[in-house]
Amino acid sequence: SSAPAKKIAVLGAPIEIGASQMGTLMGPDALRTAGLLTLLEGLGFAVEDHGNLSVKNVPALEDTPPENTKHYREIQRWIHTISSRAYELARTGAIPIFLGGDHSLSMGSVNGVARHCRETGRELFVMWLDAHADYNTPATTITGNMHGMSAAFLCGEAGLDSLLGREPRAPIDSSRLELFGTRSIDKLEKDLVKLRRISVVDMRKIDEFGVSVLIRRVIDKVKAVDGVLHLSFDVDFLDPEVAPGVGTTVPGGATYREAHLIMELLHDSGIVHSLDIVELNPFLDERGRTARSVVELIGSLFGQQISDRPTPTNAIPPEH
Ligand code: EXY
Ligand code: MN
Ligand code: MN
Ligand code: MN
Repeated sequence: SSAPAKKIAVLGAPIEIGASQMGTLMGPDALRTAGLLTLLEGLGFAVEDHGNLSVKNVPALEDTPPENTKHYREIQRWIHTISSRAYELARTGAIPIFLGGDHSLSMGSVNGVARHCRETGRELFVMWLDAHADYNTPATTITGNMHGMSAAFLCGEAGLDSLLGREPRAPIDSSRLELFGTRSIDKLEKDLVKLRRISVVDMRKIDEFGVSVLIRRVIDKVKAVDGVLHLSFDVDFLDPEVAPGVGTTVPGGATYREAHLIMELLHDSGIVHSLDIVELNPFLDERGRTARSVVELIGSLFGQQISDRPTPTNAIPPEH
């Protein structure tokens, strides 16, 4: 008999008000339409789809919203709800995959996963695959968009202290955050990233050294302390030529193969225990091609081999 199938728990978080461009609320369903669940089942996982969260019936909290935080009230309802669901899912032993939704959702997903890691005593690292650092606070932001503040919040930066309501906060040490693929940081945001000595692998470093060397450094760092990695994958990490279906495109992003190689190396490492897929905006996509590319990348993260890609003419069509 074979070992029981490893479990994956999929949860949609259709949140869009953390961004300025509407449409990411369609992300979870676009990823399902692009075949995410059948792909993961085909790779041998037991996949449970927990559907899409809604905060329609979640009451608002009573604190005073901080300045420069657009839609704070509603995002607060999302974040504490997502965090408590993430904590529960991580506790089941499944690999949770959070489908966004804009990147503010990670304030909840990573906090929930971090709560679980705190209990198991395993050190949590967070890899932020993103064109942006998302390291603004209410004091540094120039847009007030809360998807630009998620990494800072997770590292315990001040300014959003009541965002989680009564949900326990489990900050990660800034030495455990790995920014990867960066090419757009605001000025004050950059000062803060430098002050905290956060590891930044920007696109220039990727061009110069290649993703393989740079990703291995992250993997070695995590393995050295028997830690686990949460991968927060912002679709704008990819070059806009590869992934046009996102509201915050920045030229000079990762190529198709660079992105797949990252996923393949992470798969082989076995350190990824949870995942966010954020910022996919199906309203801006071209006939679903960004959604399909992202699903392919998730496939590589869960064991799909590049050499197993079909060539259409290899298959004899079934007789009718
Ligand atoms: N740094 C800008 C801001 O704070 O508004 C842009 C942030 C974009 C955030 C996204 C999706 O990664
Ligand atoms: Mn982001
Ligand atoms: Mn981004
Ligand atoms: Mn390049």
